[in-house]
Amino acid sequence: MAGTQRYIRYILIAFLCLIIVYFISSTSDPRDQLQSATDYIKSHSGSLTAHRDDEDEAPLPGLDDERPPIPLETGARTLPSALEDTDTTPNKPNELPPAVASGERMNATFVTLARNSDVWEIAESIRQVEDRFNRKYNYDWVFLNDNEFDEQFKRVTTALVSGKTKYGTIPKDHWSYPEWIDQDKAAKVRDEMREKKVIYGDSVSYRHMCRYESGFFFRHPLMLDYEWYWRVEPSIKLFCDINYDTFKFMAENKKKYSFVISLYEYVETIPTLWDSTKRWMEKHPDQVAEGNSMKFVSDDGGKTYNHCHFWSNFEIGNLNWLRGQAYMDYFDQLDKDGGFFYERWGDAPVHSVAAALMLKKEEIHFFNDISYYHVPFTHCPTGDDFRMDHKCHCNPSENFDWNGYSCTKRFFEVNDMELPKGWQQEQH
Ligand SMILES: Nc1nc2c(ncn2[C@@H]2O[C@H](COP(=O)(O)OP(=O)(O)OP(=O)(O)O)[C@@H](O)[C@H]2O)c(=O)[nH]1
Ligand SMILES: *[C@@H]1O[C@H](CO)[C@@H](O)[C@H](O)[C@H]1NC(C)=O
Ligand SMILES: [Mg+2]
Repeated sequence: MAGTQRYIRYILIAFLCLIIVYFISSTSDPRDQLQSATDYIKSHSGSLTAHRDDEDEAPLPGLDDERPPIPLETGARTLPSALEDTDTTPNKPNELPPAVASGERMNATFVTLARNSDVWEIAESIRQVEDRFNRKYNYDWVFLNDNEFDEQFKRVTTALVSGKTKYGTIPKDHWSYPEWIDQDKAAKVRDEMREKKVIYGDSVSYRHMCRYESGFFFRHPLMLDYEWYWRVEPSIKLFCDINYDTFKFMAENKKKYSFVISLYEYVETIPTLWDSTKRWMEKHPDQVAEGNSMKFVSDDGGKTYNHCHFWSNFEIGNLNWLRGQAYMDYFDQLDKDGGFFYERWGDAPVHSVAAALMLKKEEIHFFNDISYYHVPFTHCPTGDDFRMDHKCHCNPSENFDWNGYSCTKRFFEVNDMELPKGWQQEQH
C-alpha cells in the first residue's frame, strides 16, 4: 500500500514540474517574438519614418516636417502590418502622432476664468485642448478667479497643461459694483428676471463674471505679458485634430478676433445694449471701422441690433486690440450706462458688437476647423473628407452652423464666402 502511494506522489511531482517548465517557456515566448520583430525591421527598410515618407501626401500647415524617427521598440508593434501592406482597421493612420512642433512660438496664452469648484470640469477641457492641439505647442495657461485658487485646483491643472501655468486673483474693484450703480434698482431687476425665468437672470455672480470678461480679463497683470489669447471654459470638447499654430495663423492673416459658433442673444438680457452702442458711435465716430461687419449685427444699417453674436466661451483673439483706446472707450460707455447690472448684458454680445464695428470684416475669422462643443451647441465641420482627414469624432447631425438660430450663414454672406458643400442637408 505505502509503496503505491509513494509511486503516485512521484508521478504527481513529475507532472507538476512539467507544467512549470511549460509555463516558463511559454511566457518567455512574446519576448522572443518582439526580439525577432525588431530584427526584422532592422533587416528591412531601416526606419519607420523613411518608409512613411513615401506614403505621405502634402504635409499639413504648421506640422513638424522633421519628425524624429520612431524608436524601434515601439515601432515593432505596428510596423510588420504596415510593411506587409495589410490595412489596419478601419484605415491606416495618415500621420504619426507628431511630437512637439518645431519653430517659434507666438506671444500667446490660454486663459480660463474659473472657481475652485470648476476643477474637474476644467480638467476635462484642458485634456481636450492638450490632446488635440497644445501637446504639440505647449502654450502657457493663465487661470483667473475672484477668490484664491486652492492647492487642488493648482495641482490638477498644472499636471495637465503642457505649458507654464499661472494663477491670478482678481482685484476686488474689477469684481464688484461700480459706485454709480444703484444696487436697489439692480436687485429689483434680478427679482423681475427670476419671475420671467431669464437664464441666470437672478444671479449677481454671473453679472460680475460677464462684466469681468467684457472689460477686465485682458488687463489682469498676468495677461499683460501676452499679445494673443485663447479662452477656454469648463466642460468644452474639441472634436478634430488641430495640426497648425492657430495663434500664428491669426497673426499671419491679420486676424484680431475669431469664433466657432454664432447665434441670436436672448432679447430680455440686452434690451438697451444697442442704445449704449449708438451713444459710443456718436461720441467716437472715428473708432467705427470702415469696411466693418455692421451687416452681421444689424439688418437696418445700424438702427437696431439683430441680436447676432459670436459665442464667447470660445475665443482666439488679440489682447492689444481689447486693450486699445477704441475698445476701452466702448466698454466705459457700456459700464457707465449700467446694463451689466440693470439688465444682464453678456460678454458675448459685447465682444461681438465691438468686433463687428471696430474691426475690418477681414479681421474676424471663423475657425471652421476647430470643432467644438459647449453645452448645448456643437460646431462640427461640414464635409466628410474634412472630418476624416482631421480625425474628427463629432456627429455631423449635431452641427449647429446651418440651424435657423445660428448666425453663421449670415457671417458667410457678409464676407462673400461660399457655403460648404452639403450645408443644406445640415439645416436641422
Ligand atoms: N471665478 C469665478 N468664475 C466664474 C464665476 N461664474 C462663472 N465663472 C466662470 O466664467 C465662465 C463662464 O461661466 P459659465 O457658468 O460657464 O457661464 P455660461 O457659459 O454662460 O453658462 P453654462 O456654461 O451653460 O453654465 C466659466 O469659465 C466659469 O468657470 C464666478 O462666480 N467666479
Ligand atoms: C508679448 O506681448 C506683450 C503685450 O503686447 C508685450 O508687453 C510683451 O513684451 C511681449 N513679449 C514678448 C516676449 O514679445
Ligand atoms: Mg460655460
